Formats: sequence, structure tokens, C-alpha cells
Amino acid sequence: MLICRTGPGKLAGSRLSGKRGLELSPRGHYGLGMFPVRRSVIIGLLLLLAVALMGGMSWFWIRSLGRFRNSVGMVMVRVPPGEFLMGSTPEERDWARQHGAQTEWLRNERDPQAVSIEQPFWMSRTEVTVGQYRQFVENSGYRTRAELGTLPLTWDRSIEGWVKQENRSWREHGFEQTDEHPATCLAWADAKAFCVWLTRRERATGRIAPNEVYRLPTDAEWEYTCRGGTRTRFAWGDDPGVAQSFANVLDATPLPDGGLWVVQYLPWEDGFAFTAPVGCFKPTAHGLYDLHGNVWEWCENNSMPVSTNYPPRKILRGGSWDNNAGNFRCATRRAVMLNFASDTTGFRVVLARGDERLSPAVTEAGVKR
Ligand SMILES: [Ca+2]
Ligand SMILES: [Ca+2]
Repeated sequence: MLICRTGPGKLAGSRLSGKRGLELSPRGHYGLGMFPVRRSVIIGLLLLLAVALMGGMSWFWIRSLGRFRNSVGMVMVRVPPGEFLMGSTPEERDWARQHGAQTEWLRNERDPQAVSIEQPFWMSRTEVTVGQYRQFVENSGYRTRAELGTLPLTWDRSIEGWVKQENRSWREHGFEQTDEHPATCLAWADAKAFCVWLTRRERATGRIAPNEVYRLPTDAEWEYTCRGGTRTRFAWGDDPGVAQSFANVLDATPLPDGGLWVVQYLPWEDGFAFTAPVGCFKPTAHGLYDLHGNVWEWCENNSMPVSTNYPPRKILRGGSWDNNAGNFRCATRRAVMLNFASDTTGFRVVLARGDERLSPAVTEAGVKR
């Protein structure tokens, strides 16, 4: 059984420490070891630091550390640019088919292609949580597609399957969810609406630059970050058994009523029959959590073609708590319709240079311009 952190970890802070500290010399200087420093210089530096911390510049200074916490409590991690091979080999797809992958989803995978990520970007360390999504809804009055009547697919124990049920949304999933769990039952537009709101909120307070935007990760950015320089099936290698340390997936953890899944599940107990609070498992490259498993994650665009795009489809990545090994690989691409939502789908955000683009889907969803 894992010992789960109940929320995102704390930023590694910087503070003055040490046994010696500042010492006043007989000549009116403060000494830092063997180097004397004039009192006026120390006071000047402290004043400058205070001004910077009170002003918008502080956020850019903090970001120079490679990570920062934004206004809704997300830790954003810098991902450097680079190149990688996107996609899977035919051999990997054969392996995936033998390990529970759905043929329909495998059709969306392409043979490896060199892809270049030209610009650095920031990615949220975890999936967006219920508590973070709640801040958005309470501030904006936004109503999700599920709340407007497009029912999400949610699991129904009575029939051992997923059905469209009323009164299910990010507020009520049908299983226990705290503010630290990932928000689910969200359509693509619901995820984009959160990004638009967060961009405007942080631009208004000077936390981000006018040419920066919160959005969903592109299909390519997601796989690039998940792989973290690897070419294996998973971020940790090729062995699906290691997933029990890195990912909340379909396993032998008993259901709340003591029963087990009727479908094939992986032979270990990760402690979570449904979603897990974000950040419970080990991080992968770049210090990011739950890219594999927990909830599927919406992507901004389709970087490669999908098997069918009529009606228009968007990509989900990473698999979820109800998936076997063939479906939570780095290369897994599930293409679904824009209105799709279920208790297995959520998202994480990216902060990058770019324009704010309000797509028709977002406008229809009720985001105020
Ligand atoms: Ca699990
Ligand atoms: Ca995930």
C-alpha cells in the first residue's frame, strides 16, 4: 500500500541559513565569512528584495528557479525544448494489443516520427484538482457541459459498466473525491474554459506576461514530456509491473463494497479502486506526477492524424484508473468527440508563449469575453 501525499508538495524554498549568518564587525561592516559588506549595501539589498516581492517582477524572479506556484496553487514545472520520436513501433502496438489495448485506439498511433519542441514551456506538476476547478467555477459562474445536460459516462456498479447518468459532474462523480483528487467529467471545452479564465486572472495581476497563455498541452508536448528522453513503452522503461510505483491504474484494489472488477486487472493493489489524490505516486522525468494513469488528459490539438476525425475529435493521453498496461503507454492516443466526458477524463495545463485563442467550442461553453 502506498503512503500518499494528500496534495502537491511544497516548492523548494530558498532561505538564509547556516551557523554563522551575518556578523557585525568592529568597523561597522557586516561580515559574510571573510568578506566585509557595508551596512548600507545590506539595507539596500533588503529593500530591493522587499520591493521585488511586492511587485509583479517577483513572479519572474521565482520562475528563474525552474518551477513556481501559480495563483490557484498549482506547481508549474519548466520543460526545456528538444527533439524526440513521437509514436510507437508496430512491435509495440502488437505488445499493447496483447496487454489490453483497444484496437480502435491503436489505430490513432503512428510509426515513430522526429518531432521538435522549439520553445520551452511550463507544465502543471499534477492534473488539475477538484479544488482548483472549484476556484474557477466559484469565481466565474461557469457551468460545465455535464451540468448543462450533456451527460458524462460514469461507472455503474449495478451493471458493471459505464453509462450516461444524470446528476454526475465534476461535483459528483459517484465515488469519493476530495479537493486533492483530479477533476473529472469534463469535456474539452470545460478544460479550455479553465485555461482562458486562468490566463486572464494571472495577466490581470501581472503574474504572467501579456504574451503568455495558459492552455492544454499539445499532443506532441504531452508525449515529449511523458517520455522525458526515453523511447520505451512507459516513462520508467518497458516493464508494466513498475507501474505500481508510478501510476494509479486498473489493479486488484477491492471496490468499496469489497468486490473486485469483473474485467481483467493488473496483479497488484495500488490502494485506489478509482481516482487517487494527485501526486500519490512517484514522479517521472521533469518531476511530474500521474502522466501515466489516474485520469486521461485532454490535449490542445492533434499533432498527428487520427483514424477518423468526423465529427471532429480531440486527443486524450496517458490512460486512467480503469486501464490496463496496453492503454497507458507514452504513445497511447485516444481520439474522442469534443463533448465526450467521463469519470476517467481530466486535464493538466501548460503555460507558454502565445496568443489567447478563444475557439468556438469555448465560446459556446459560456466563457465570457
Ligand atoms: Ca488503481
Ligand atoms: Ca493522468
